[in-house]
Amino acid sequence: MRPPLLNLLKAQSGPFTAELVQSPGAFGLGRVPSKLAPAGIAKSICGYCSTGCSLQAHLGPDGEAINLSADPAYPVNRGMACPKGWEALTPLSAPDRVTTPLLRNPATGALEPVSWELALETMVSRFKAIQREAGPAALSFLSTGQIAMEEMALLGALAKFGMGMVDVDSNTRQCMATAHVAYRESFGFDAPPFTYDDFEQSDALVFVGANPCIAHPILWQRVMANVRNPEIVVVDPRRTETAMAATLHVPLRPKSDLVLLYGLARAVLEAGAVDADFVAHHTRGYPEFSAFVQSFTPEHVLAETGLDREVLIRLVSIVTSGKRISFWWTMGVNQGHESTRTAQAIINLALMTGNIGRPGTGANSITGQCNAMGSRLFGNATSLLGGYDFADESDRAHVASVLGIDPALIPDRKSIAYDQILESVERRQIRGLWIVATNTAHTWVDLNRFRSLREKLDFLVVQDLYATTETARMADLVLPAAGWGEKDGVLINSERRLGVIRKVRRAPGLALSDFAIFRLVADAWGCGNQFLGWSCPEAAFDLLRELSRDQPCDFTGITSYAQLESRGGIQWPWTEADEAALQAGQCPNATERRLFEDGRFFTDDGRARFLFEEPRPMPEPPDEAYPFLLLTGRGSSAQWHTGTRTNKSEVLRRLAPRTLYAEIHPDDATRLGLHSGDTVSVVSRRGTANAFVLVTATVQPGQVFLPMHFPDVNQLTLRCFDPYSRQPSYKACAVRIEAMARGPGGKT
Ligand SMILES: Nc1nc2c(c(=O)[nH]1)N[C@H]1C(S)=C(S)[C@@H](COP(=O)(O)OP(=O)(O)OC[C@H]3O[C@@H](n4cnc5c(=O)[nH]c(N)nc54)[C@H](O)[C@@H]3O)O[C@H]1N2
Ligand SMILES: Nc1nc2c(c(=O)[nH]1)N[C@H]1C(S)=C(S)[C@@H](COP(=O)(O)OP(=O)(O)OC[C@H]3O[C@@H](n4cnc5c(=O)[nH]c(N)nc54)[C@H](O)[C@@H]3O)O[C@H]1N2
Ligand code: SF4
Ligand SMILES: [Mo]
Repeated sequence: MRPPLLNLLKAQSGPFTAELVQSPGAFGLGRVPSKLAPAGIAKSICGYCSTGCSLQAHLGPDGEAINLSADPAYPVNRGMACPKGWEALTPLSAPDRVTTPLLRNPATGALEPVSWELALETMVSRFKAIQREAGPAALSFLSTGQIAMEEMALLGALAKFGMGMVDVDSNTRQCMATAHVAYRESFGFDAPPFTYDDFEQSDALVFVGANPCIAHPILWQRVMANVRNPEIVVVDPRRTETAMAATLHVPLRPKSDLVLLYGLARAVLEAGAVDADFVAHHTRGYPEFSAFVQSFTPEHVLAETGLDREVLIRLVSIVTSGKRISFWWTMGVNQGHESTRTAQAIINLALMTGNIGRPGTGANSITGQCNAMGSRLFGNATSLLGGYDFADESDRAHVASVLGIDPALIPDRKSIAYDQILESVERRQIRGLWIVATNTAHTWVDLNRFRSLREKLDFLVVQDLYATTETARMADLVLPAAGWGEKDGVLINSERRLGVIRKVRRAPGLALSDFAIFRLVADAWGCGNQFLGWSCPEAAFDLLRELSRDQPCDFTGITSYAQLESRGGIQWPWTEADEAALQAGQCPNATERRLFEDGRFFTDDGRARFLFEEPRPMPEPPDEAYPFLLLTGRGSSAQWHTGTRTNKSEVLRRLAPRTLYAEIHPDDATRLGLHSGDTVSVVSRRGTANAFVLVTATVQPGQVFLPMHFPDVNQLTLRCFDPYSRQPSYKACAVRIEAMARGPGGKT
C-alpha cells in the first residue's frame, strides 16, 4: 500500500509540492521545473553567525549560485563578510553530503540507503511503538538556532501539537538560555535592546566574556567604524585578539565576574554617578540592590578577581564617566555556574547609570547562531510560539485560535531543559529522540556520559546535511536535509533584524529542506491536516506574524519576504502602525531602532528590575591533582563549531590549525618542560584530550585554553549548570597536563 504522503503530494499544488518533488525518484514523480531565481543576483542572509550579514549569490544560466560576494547595500555588513561567509557555498558540494535517508541495518550494523517512504514509515512506527509502551512524552527532540524561523516553528508545533511531545529543547540552551532568562526577568521579555549603530555611537564599549574579533568579526568592523575615539574595555581572563585591540584589558580570574560587576556598581554609587532620575522612574529594587553591593569593596574585588589596582581604577573611571557606555556580553558570561545573575549584574550597571534606550548605550547580549533569536521566539520549548506562556490558559487558547487547532493539544507546562531531557533518557522515561541541525555528540558537556546514553534510546533520528557528524554516526535513522542556500526562510539576527534566506542551489539527491521533512513527518504521522496552513515557508511566516501581534516582538508590519528584502531587513518590533507611518512619511528611523527609548520596559508596571544574589565559588576549582583551569571557546574566524561545514572548505582549513592545540602560559611550559609543538594529554576527572602545545602568554599561568572545534574537548568539561537558565558552564573546570611526546623541534 502506498503511504498517504504520496496522495498529499499529488493532491497539493504550490511551492511545497514543487519543493518536494524536485528530488526525483523518491516519490516516482520526476523532476519539476526549478523554483530557483533566474540568472542574476539573489540576496541571502549568511547562515553561520548571528551578525546576519547579507550575501549576494551570483547565479549562473541555470539559476544556480556559482559564487558569493558581500552585499554593499545591506545596513548590517555594508559590503563586508568574514571568511565563512565568502566560503558559504563550498560545504554544500562536499562529497559527504547525505543524499538519501539512511537506516541502520540491524544485521550489519551499517547505515544503509532507503527510500523516503521506508524512512518515514520506520520513524513513525518506531516512535509510536515507544509511545504505546512509555506514553506520549517518551519522545523528544533537540534542535537548533541554525534553521529558519518557519522551520523551527513547524518542528515545535508538529512535535508538541501533533506528535504529543512535551519536553523538547535546542542547542540555544548551550548558548543563549542565560541571556533569555536574564532579559525576561529584568525587562519582562527576552528583548536585546540594541541596534548595531550603538557600536558606533558609544564613548565606551565594555565587552564581558566576548571575543568579537574571532566570533563576530563584522560586528568588530562596526566598532572600528566608531569615530568617537571610544574606550574599548575587554573583560576576559585571556588576552584574546579583541583584548589586544582594546584600550583596557581586564584579565580577571575566571568566574569572578559577578564580584567585579557588583564592585563596579558600588563604585558607581560611591562616585555619585547614579542616574537617580532614571532609577526612580523606570526601575524597581534599587534600594535593596544598593544596600547589597556595599560589601563589594575594592579590596574584596581585588582579592577575588586577582586584578591589579590600576586596572580596576581605570575601569571604574570609565564606567563612572557619565558618557555613553554600552555593555556587551557573550559566552564568557552565558556559560557559567551563576550566569543569569552575572548577565543581570551587567543589566543593573546599565540601569543605574541610565545607559539604556539612548544611542551608544545598552546591556547588550550578542547572540551566537544565525537564528538564535528566532529559536528564542519560536522554538516552542520553554515559551509557547511567539513568546507566550504554556502555563497560561488564555495564552494557549490564543495560540490555538491563530493556528486553528484544539487548545487541548497544547501542553500546559513548558519543557524541561536539555540536561534534564538527557536525565530522562538515562531513566528511560524518554526513549525516542530526534536531533535536528545540532551535533550533540561533539558539543554537549561531559560527552562520555552523553555517548553512554545512546544504548538507553530505543530509536535515534538525526537530521543533518552530513552522515559523517559524530551524532549522525550514532543514529538509527539519518534524514538528509537541504542546507543554507538550498531553501527559503527568515532568520533573526542579534539586533532583532529579520532577514530572508533564499534557495540558490538545488539540494543534492533526495535531500529535502527541513520544512519539507517536517511536513512529510506530519503527514506520515497522520496529523498532516493540522498543518495545512503551513503549506510553504512564506505561508508559515504569515502564521508567525499573526502570533507576534501585540507581543513585544510584534512584526505584523512585515507582510512578505519581498518587503524584507527591499528594506535591508527589518528589526522587531515593526507593527502595522509603524508600516503605515512609514508609508505616510512619518517614520524617520525605519532602518535602525533600539528598544526602551521611552524608558518603558515590558514588565507589568513598565519598570525594569534590579536582580542580584550572593556570588558562589566555581564548582570545580583547580586542586593538587588537577592544578589547571580549563577555558574553552572559539579558536578562529574560519572555524564554525564542530566543523561539519567549515572543514569542507580548503580555504577555511588553511586558515586554522587542523588538530587540537592547547594554549599554555610560558611559565607553566617552563615548569613542565614543554615547548610549542609537543604533544600533551589534557586530563579532567571525566576524560582525556590529546593536543599539541602552543606556548603563549594569552592565557594566564595556571590556565589552559582549548578551542571547542575539536571533538575531544567536551570529554573534559563539567556537567554544571546555571540554576535559572540551565545553560552549561563550559568554560571552567579543573584539568592536569601530562607530557606525551616531543614536538618536531624535539627540544623538550
Ligand atoms: N568563527 C566562529 N564564530 C562564531 C562561532 C564559531 O563557532 N566560530 N560560534 C557562534 C556562536 S554560536 C556563539 S555563541 C558566539 C560565541 O562568541 P564568544 O562568546 O565571543 O566566544 P567564546 O570564545 O566562546 O567566548 C568568549 C570569551 O569568553 C572568555 N571567558 C571564559 N571564561 C570567562 C569568564 O569567567 N569570564 C569572562 N569575562 N570571560 C570568560 C573566553 O576566554 C573567550 O575569549 O560565536 C559565534 N560566532
Ligand atoms: N566546550 C565548549 N562546548 C561548547 C561551546 C563552548 O564554548 N565550549 N559552545 C556551545 C555553543 S554556544 C553552541 S551554539 C553549541 C553549538 O553546537 P552544535 O549545534 O552541536 O554545533 P554545529 O557544528 O553548529 O552543529 C550544527 C549541525 O547542524 C548541521 N546543519 C547545518 N545546517 C543545517 C540545516 O539547515 N539543516 C539541518 N538539518 N542540519 C544542518 C551541521 O552539519 C551540524 O552537524 O556548542 C556548544 N558547545
Ligand atoms: S560575520 Fe557571521 S554573518 Fe557575517 S559573514 Fe561571517 S559568519 Fe556570516
Ligand atoms: Mo552559541
